[in-house]
Amino acid sequence: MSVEYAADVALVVVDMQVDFGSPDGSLYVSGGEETLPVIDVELAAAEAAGAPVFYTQDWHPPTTPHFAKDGGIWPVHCVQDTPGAQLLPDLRVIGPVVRKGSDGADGYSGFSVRDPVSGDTTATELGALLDEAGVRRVIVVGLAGDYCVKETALDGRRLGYQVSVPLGATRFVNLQPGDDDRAVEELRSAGVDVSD
Ligand code: VGL
Ligand code: ZN
Repeated sequence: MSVEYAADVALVVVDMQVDFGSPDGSLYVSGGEETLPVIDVELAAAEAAGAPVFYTQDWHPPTTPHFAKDGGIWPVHCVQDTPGAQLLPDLRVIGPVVRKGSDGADGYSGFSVRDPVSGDTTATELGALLDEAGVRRVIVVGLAGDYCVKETALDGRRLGYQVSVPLGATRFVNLQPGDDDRAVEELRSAGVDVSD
Protein backbone atom coordinates (compact mmCIF):
# COMPACT_ATOMS: atom_id res chain seq x y z
CA MET A 1 0.00 0.00 0.00
CA SER A 2 1.42 3.33 -1.03
CA VAL A 3 -0.60 5.69 1.13
CA GLU A 4 -1.83 5.83 4.67
CA TYR A 5 -5.63 5.99 4.71
CA ALA A 6 -7.69 7.81 7.33
CA ALA A 7 -11.18 9.25 7.65
CA ASP A 8 -10.05 12.45 5.89
CA VAL A 9 -8.31 10.63 3.03
CA ALA A 10 -10.57 9.58 0.16
CA LEU A 11 -9.92 6.93 -2.47
CA VAL A 12 -11.30 8.01 -5.85
CA VAL A 13 -11.53 5.17 -8.37
CA VAL A 14 -11.72 6.64 -11.87
CA ASP A 15 -13.53 5.08 -14.84
CA MET A 16 -12.83 1.38 -14.16
CA GLN A 17 -15.25 0.47 -16.95
CA VAL A 18 -15.52 -2.34 -19.47
CA ASP A 19 -14.66 -0.15 -22.50
CA PHE A 20 -11.38 0.99 -20.87
CA GLY A 21 -10.36 -1.98 -18.77
CA SER A 22 -11.41 -5.02 -20.73
CA PRO A 23 -9.19 -6.21 -23.63
CA ASP A 24 -12.24 -6.25 -25.92
CA GLY A 25 -13.42 -2.80 -24.79
CA SER A 26 -13.79 -0.13 -27.48
CA LEU A 27 -11.16 2.17 -25.90
CA TYR A 28 -9.05 -0.47 -24.18
CA VAL A 29 -6.22 1.02 -22.15
CA SER A 30 -3.38 -1.46 -22.45
CA GLY A 31 -2.96 -3.40 -19.20
CA GLY A 32 -6.01 -1.71 -17.66
CA GLU A 33 -7.27 -4.93 -16.08
CA GLU A 34 -3.91 -5.35 -14.29
CA THR A 35 -4.87 -2.47 -12.02
CA LEU A 36 -7.81 -4.43 -10.56
CA PRO A 37 -5.88 -6.39 -7.91
CA VAL A 38 -3.85 -3.30 -7.05
CA ILE A 39 -6.99 -1.21 -6.64
CA ASP A 40 -8.51 -4.01 -4.59
CA VAL A 41 -5.66 -3.67 -2.08
CA GLU A 42 -6.27 0.10 -1.93
CA LEU A 43 -10.00 -0.54 -1.39
CA ALA A 44 -9.29 -2.90 1.49
CA ALA A 45 -6.90 -0.42 3.09
CA ALA A 46 -9.38 2.44 2.69
CA GLU A 47 -12.17 0.34 4.11
CA ALA A 48 -10.08 -0.76 7.10
CA ALA A 49 -9.20 2.86 7.91
CA GLY A 50 -12.75 4.17 7.55
CA ALA A 51 -11.69 6.24 4.54
CA PRO A 52 -14.48 7.24 2.15
CA VAL A 53 -14.41 5.72 -1.35
CA PHE A 54 -15.88 7.27 -4.49
CA TYR A 55 -16.04 6.08 -8.09
CA THR A 56 -16.40 7.93 -11.38
CA GLN A 57 -18.08 6.56 -14.48
CA ASP A 58 -17.70 7.98 -18.00
CA TRP A 59 -21.33 8.12 -19.17
CA HIS A 60 -21.77 9.47 -22.68
CA PRO A 61 -24.87 9.88 -24.84
CA PRO A 62 -24.71 8.05 -28.22
CA THR A 63 -23.88 11.35 -29.96
CA THR A 64 -21.34 13.71 -28.38
CA PRO A 65 -18.50 15.90 -29.72
CA HIS A 66 -16.26 13.72 -27.53
CA PHE A 67 -16.49 10.99 -30.20
CA ALA A 68 -14.51 11.04 -33.48
CA LYS A 69 -17.69 10.39 -35.49
CA ASP A 70 -19.13 13.64 -34.09
CA GLY A 71 -16.00 15.81 -34.40
CA GLY A 72 -13.95 14.68 -31.39
CA ILE A 73 -11.02 12.30 -31.11
CA TRP A 74 -12.27 9.15 -29.42
CA PRO A 75 -13.87 5.95 -30.66
CA VAL A 76 -17.40 5.50 -29.32
CA HIS A 77 -17.08 4.33 -25.70
CA CYS A 78 -18.97 4.23 -22.42
CA VAL A 79 -22.35 5.01 -23.95
CA GLN A 80 -24.99 5.26 -21.23
CA ASP A 81 -26.66 1.96 -20.36
CA THR A 82 -24.50 -0.13 -22.70
CA PRO A 83 -22.35 -3.04 -21.48
CA GLY A 84 -19.15 -1.11 -22.25
CA ALA A 85 -20.15 1.63 -19.80
CA GLN A 86 -20.57 -0.77 -16.87
CA LEU A 87 -18.01 -0.79 -14.10
CA LEU A 88 -15.72 -3.81 -14.49
CA PRO A 89 -17.45 -6.86 -13.00
CA ASP A 90 -14.44 -7.65 -10.80
CA LEU A 91 -14.31 -4.18 -9.26
CA ARG A 92 -15.58 -4.06 -5.70
CA VAL A 93 -17.94 -1.08 -5.33
CA ILE A 94 -18.22 0.23 -1.77
CA GLY A 95 -19.11 3.89 -2.29
CA PRO A 96 -21.07 6.34 -4.45
CA VAL A 97 -20.56 6.46 -8.22
CA VAL A 98 -20.36 9.90 -9.86
CA ARG A 99 -21.26 9.90 -13.55
CA LYS A 100 -19.79 12.42 -15.98
CA GLY A 101 -20.50 13.38 -19.57
CA SER A 102 -24.20 12.47 -19.27
CA ASP A 103 -25.61 15.48 -21.10
CA GLY A 104 -22.99 15.47 -23.85
CA ALA A 105 -20.57 17.58 -21.85
CA ASP A 106 -16.90 16.98 -22.54
CA GLY A 107 -13.88 17.04 -20.28
CA TYR A 108 -11.96 14.45 -18.34
CA SER A 109 -11.98 15.48 -14.69
CA GLY A 110 -14.20 13.71 -12.19
CA PHE A 111 -14.80 17.10 -10.57
CA SER A 112 -16.19 19.00 -13.55
CA VAL A 113 -17.61 18.76 -17.04
CA ARG A 114 -17.24 21.24 -19.89
CA ASP A 115 -19.95 22.38 -22.28
CA PRO A 116 -18.49 21.62 -25.73
CA VAL A 117 -20.14 24.69 -27.30
CA SER A 118 -19.78 27.45 -24.71
CA GLY A 119 -16.71 26.01 -22.95
CA ASP A 120 -18.37 26.66 -19.58
CA THR A 121 -17.47 24.18 -16.87
CA THR A 122 -19.92 22.81 -14.33
CA ALA A 123 -19.05 20.92 -11.16
CA THR A 124 -20.07 17.29 -10.74
CA GLU A 125 -21.15 16.23 -7.26
CA LEU A 126 -17.70 14.82 -6.42
CA GLY A 127 -16.33 17.97 -4.76
CA ALA A 128 -19.40 18.36 -2.54
CA LEU A 129 -19.25 14.68 -1.58
CA LEU A 130 -15.59 15.00 -0.57
CA ASP A 131 -16.23 18.16 1.42
CA GLU A 132 -19.23 16.66 3.20
CA ALA A 133 -16.96 13.80 4.22
CA GLY A 134 -14.30 16.24 5.49
CA VAL A 135 -11.71 15.00 3.03
CA ARG A 136 -8.28 16.66 2.88
CA ARG A 137 -6.33 14.20 0.74
CA VAL A 138 -7.46 12.34 -2.35
CA ILE A 139 -5.84 9.17 -3.69
CA VAL A 140 -6.68 8.91 -7.40
CA VAL A 141 -6.49 5.51 -9.12
CA GLY A 142 -7.99 3.92 -12.25
CA LEU A 143 -8.08 4.78 -15.95
CA ALA A 144 -6.63 6.46 -17.76
CA GLY A 145 -3.47 7.97 -16.31
CA ASP A 146 -3.02 10.54 -19.08
CA TYR A 147 -6.69 11.62 -19.22
CA CYS A 148 -9.26 11.21 -16.50
CA VAL A 149 -6.89 10.26 -13.69
CA LYS A 150 -4.57 13.15 -14.54
CA GLU A 151 -7.33 15.74 -14.88
CA THR A 152 -9.06 14.56 -11.71
CA ALA A 153 -5.78 14.82 -9.81
CA LEU A 154 -4.98 18.27 -11.22
CA ASP A 155 -8.48 19.54 -10.45
CA GLY A 156 -8.13 18.12 -6.95
CA ARG A 157 -5.02 20.26 -6.45
CA ARG A 158 -6.80 23.34 -7.85
CA LEU A 159 -9.60 22.73 -5.36
CA GLY A 160 -7.09 22.63 -2.51
CA TYR A 161 -6.80 18.93 -1.71
CA GLN A 162 -3.56 17.10 -1.21
CA VAL A 163 -3.44 14.53 -4.00
CA SER A 164 -1.63 11.23 -4.51
CA VAL A 165 -1.47 9.03 -7.61
CA PRO A 166 0.04 5.57 -7.07
CA LEU A 167 1.25 4.58 -10.54
CA GLY A 168 0.71 0.85 -10.04
CA ALA A 169 -3.02 1.53 -9.87
CA THR A 170 -3.31 3.24 -13.27
CA ARG A 171 -2.44 2.69 -16.94
CA PHE A 172 -1.98 5.19 -19.78
CA VAL A 173 -3.57 5.52 -23.22
CA ASN A 174 -0.34 6.88 -24.78
CA LEU A 175 -1.97 8.28 -27.93
CA GLN A 176 1.50 9.75 -28.49
CA PRO A 177 4.55 7.88 -27.21
CA GLY A 178 5.74 9.48 -23.97
CA ASP A 179 2.32 10.79 -22.92
CA ASP A 180 2.75 8.75 -19.73
CA ASP A 181 6.01 10.46 -18.76
CA ARG A 182 4.61 13.88 -19.65
CA ALA A 183 1.52 13.24 -17.53
CA VAL A 184 3.66 12.24 -14.54
CA GLU A 185 5.76 15.38 -14.96
CA GLU A 186 2.66 17.57 -15.16
CA LEU A 187 1.24 15.96 -12.05
CA ARG A 188 4.47 16.41 -10.10
CA SER A 189 4.76 20.07 -11.16
CA ALA A 190 1.26 20.64 -9.83
CA GLY A 191 2.26 19.22 -6.45
CA VAL A 192 0.68 15.80 -6.85
CA ASP A 193 2.47 13.07 -4.96
CA VAL A 194 3.16 10.44 -7.66
CA SER A 195 4.54 7.17 -6.34
CA ASP A 196 5.37 3.81 -7.88
C1 VGL B 1 -11.15 8.83 -20.74
C2 VGL B 1 -10.68 9.18 -22.96
C3 VGL B 1 -11.99 9.46 -23.21
C4 VGL B 1 -10.66 8.45 -19.38
C5 VGL B 1 -12.47 9.13 -20.97
O1 VGL B 1 -11.47 7.95 -18.58
O2 VGL B 1 -9.44 8.62 -19.11
N1 VGL B 1 -10.26 8.87 -21.72
N2 VGL B 1 -12.88 9.43 -22.21
ZN1 ZN C 1 -15.01 9.50 -22.54
